Parts: sequence; structure tokens; C-alpha cells
Amino acid sequence: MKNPFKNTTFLFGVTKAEKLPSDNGIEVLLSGRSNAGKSSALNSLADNKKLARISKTPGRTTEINFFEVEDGFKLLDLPGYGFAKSGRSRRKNWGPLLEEYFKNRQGLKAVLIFMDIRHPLKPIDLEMIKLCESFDIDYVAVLTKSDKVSKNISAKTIQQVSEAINAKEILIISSLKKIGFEKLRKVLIGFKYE
Ligand SMILES: Nc1nc2c(ncn2[C@@H]2O[C@H](COP(=O)(O)OP(=O)(O)OP(=O)(O)O)[C@@H](O)[C@H]2O)c(=O)[nH]1
Ligand SMILES: [Mg+2]
Repeated sequence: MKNPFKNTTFLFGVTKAEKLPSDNGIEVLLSGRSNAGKSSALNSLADNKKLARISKTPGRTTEINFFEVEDGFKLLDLPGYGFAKSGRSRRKNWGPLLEEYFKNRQGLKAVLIFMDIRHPLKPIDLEMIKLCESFDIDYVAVLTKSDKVSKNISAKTIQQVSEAINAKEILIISSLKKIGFEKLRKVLIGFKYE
């Protein structure tokens, strides 16, 4: 089957609420701590290594990057937050933009929260979950880098996460091993029809 994400293209980056594009079509936000593996996942999703920049230095992405999967369906790569030194000032900058975005965005269907399977549910992830819950937006936990842990640890972590939060789905992926992307694609496509 053809990969429906294959033709995903980068549109632009936005740093200020007033620069957000008009609220057309549906949008899914990709969020997660810096280094969680969001950009790698986006590239694997589209099967295009050049799509999103994969930062070697954590926290290098500094904008909300808009990607178009197809007409009327966008993915937004939210730069990593909560990382070490630059975290606090970045978080301060993020707050208003994100709040503004959540408050007024009709097209926002869901938020994916990418978490390194070895370090899930950090305070900043819980903040994002709270934000989703306060605006009644579905969120999906995506546990990344599953190649780094055993099957046993994976299963335990999924159990632990499912007990702690009300995620619509809990998925596990490995961009390195290309595992979990069929399911992730299915879940994302599902949001088109809600
Ligand atoms: N082993 C392993 N490493 C991964 C995987 N996915 C990403 N990485 C590595 O993790 C690091 C961070 O990946 P990125 O995709 O840039 O992370 P990000 O969440 O986009 O980070 P920011 O843009 O800073 O928010 C890179 O060195 C990747 O090569 C994976 O599935 N397995
Ligand atoms: Mg990134």
C-alpha cells in the first residue's frame, strides 16, 4: 500500500502567535522533550530522511514547524521543550504561543506526546497533558526508541503509562528499526475522520 505520508512537505516555521497561518483543515501537534525523537519519527512516517532536520544538539529546533501531509491535513513539529539550560527561557516563550494556539484552533485534532521509552512522563510531559485536558484535546503517548529496551521493559512501561494517564492510544516506535509506523499512520489518519 502506498504510504499516505510519503508526499509530506515542509511549509514554514512560526515563532509568534500572530504569525500562525489561517485555521484551515486539520492539524496534529507533535510534542515532546527535546531529543525524544519527534523529527526522526516524522521522517520515518514519511519515509523521507530529509524532511525534518534531526538535531544532533538537543534543543536546536526553535520554531513550530508546519508540515503538510496533503491538502487540509498538517502535522506541526513542536520544538523540544524542557531541556537543560535553554529550557526555562524557551518554556517562557512557548507558554503564550501554545496557549494561544490551543485556545483558538478549530483544526487542532490531537497532540502526540513523544517520550523516550526510558524516560516517560517527565514533569514537562505532564504539563502538556494538562494543557490537552484543559482544552479537551485528545492526546496519544508515543514511546520512542524502543530499540533501546527489552520487550519486557517495553511492556512494563506501556502498563505504567496506561495506568498514569488517559491517553487515547499508547504507541511504541523505533525510528532506528522502523517499528510501529504502520500503526502510527493509522492512528493519525483516523483523526482525519473525527
Ligand atoms: N536508538 C534510537 N535513537 C533514536 C531514535 N529516534 C531518534 N533517535 C536519536 O535521538 C536523537 C534525537 O532525535 P530527534 O528526532 O532529533 O529528536 P527531537 O525530538 O526532534 O528533538 P528536538 O528537535 O530537539 O525537539 C538523535 O540523535 C536521533 O538519532 C530511535 O528510534 N532509536
Ligand atoms: Mg526535532
